[in-house]
Amino acid sequence: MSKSSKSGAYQQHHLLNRAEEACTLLKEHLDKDHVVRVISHNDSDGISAAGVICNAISQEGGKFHVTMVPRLKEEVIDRLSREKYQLFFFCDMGSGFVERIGRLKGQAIIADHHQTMDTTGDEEESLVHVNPHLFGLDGTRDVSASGVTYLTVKPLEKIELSGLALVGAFGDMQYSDGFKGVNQTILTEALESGVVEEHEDLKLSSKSEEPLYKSLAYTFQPAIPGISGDLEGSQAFLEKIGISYGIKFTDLANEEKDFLRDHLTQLNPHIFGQVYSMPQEDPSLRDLKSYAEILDACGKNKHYAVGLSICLGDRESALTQGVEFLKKYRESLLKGVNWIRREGSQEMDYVQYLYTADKEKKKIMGTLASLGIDLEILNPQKPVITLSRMHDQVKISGRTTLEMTDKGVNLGFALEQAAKSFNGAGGGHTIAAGAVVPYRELENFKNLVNDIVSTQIS
Ligand SMILES: [Mn+2]
Repeated sequence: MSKSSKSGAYQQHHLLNRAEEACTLLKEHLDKDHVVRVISHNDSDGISAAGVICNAISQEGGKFHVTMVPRLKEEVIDRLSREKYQLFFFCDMGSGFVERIGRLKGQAIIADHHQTMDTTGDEEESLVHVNPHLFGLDGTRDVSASGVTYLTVKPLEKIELSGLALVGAFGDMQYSDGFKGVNQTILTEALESGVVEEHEDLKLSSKSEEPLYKSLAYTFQPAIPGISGDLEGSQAFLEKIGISYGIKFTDLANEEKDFLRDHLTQLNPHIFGQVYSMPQEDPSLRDLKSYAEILDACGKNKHYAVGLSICLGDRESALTQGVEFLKKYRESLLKGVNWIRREGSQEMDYVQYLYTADKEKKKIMGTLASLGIDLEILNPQKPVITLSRMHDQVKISGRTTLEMTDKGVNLGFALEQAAKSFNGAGGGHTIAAGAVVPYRELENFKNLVNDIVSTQIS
């Protein structure tokens, strides 16, 4: 079968075989009552992945000890190398450290989906490495860490965890007008078993919890120009089309829902489409994308344990806290969007800058750059570069559009080159990138990025 076979069925088969090997190893340790040492990433996908493996372990009567980290650094592995666990389980990370992980005191399973050059460990006995890239599959779009982790427990018949496996895919933004590859395979099974349902609907946030005008203003993905992040704009829109803004979306009559849909799709056609839900779930987690947003908010507030508790079934205090974190996060996005609308950006000929030293804003600058473009507040023809001052350094995020990358813009390259010229470091993708430079070089850096982008376009 060719590598280009549309569904990648052949490659998926190999990935599944590897995941089964991981499952066999997991089962051996569970049978011996070993506590499984789980290390996962602290974002939405990482928390979902930890949720998948920890649920599976406890359903099998086993025990686990979890730590969530922002990045797998040398220090983290140094710390783990002193631990005497018999089995380490890495989620959403580890593929870049196969050799080091292979030297830990216990055996190890790596369930990652990040690109890796490292194919060692395939033949090592102490370790099973599960990663779609090892089999020619795309880990950026086709499967998340929660999906890969789900594959490693699938032989234990854990179909009820298939919903959580897709939550991580939403968290890593792998959904756009549908799922592909392994995600699609998992979705098909989830739908067949009834764990997940799909229907066409408006993709609004907090549909059943907030009054309609808030629900609309809190919808950032897809972004609705003039409405997302703008409570007054949202109210004015609803008044204009004659729908009462204080009512919840779920309480609207069907004709009103249709009417609202007709008007919203004129502003952004992507606002209507397939939505996926777990019918058995609590209303605030029922929609897979909302579930991912709550976990993301837990991660951003550094309360990973709250996120994991939600995944493990706490529908009382953990869920209440998670919903509260999401509210806080949305409030700060709302403030940030208003700030861009009020202040605008500092425009140069080819790029534009947003600068802040504010503690709250610094956490969301990358997201604000994207929203500024999506909401048509900022000029989409100029990449948005955010500058967040951290003591004597500046943290930089750049965002642009597909239209601009088609014209030649490569932000990863531009930020890397410019940062290197001033004793900083940077890199990333063509459409989104980051860097750090010394504060005293900021003006020089800004000019150089502008110059580099100008040569990229011409
Ligand atoms: Mn991930």
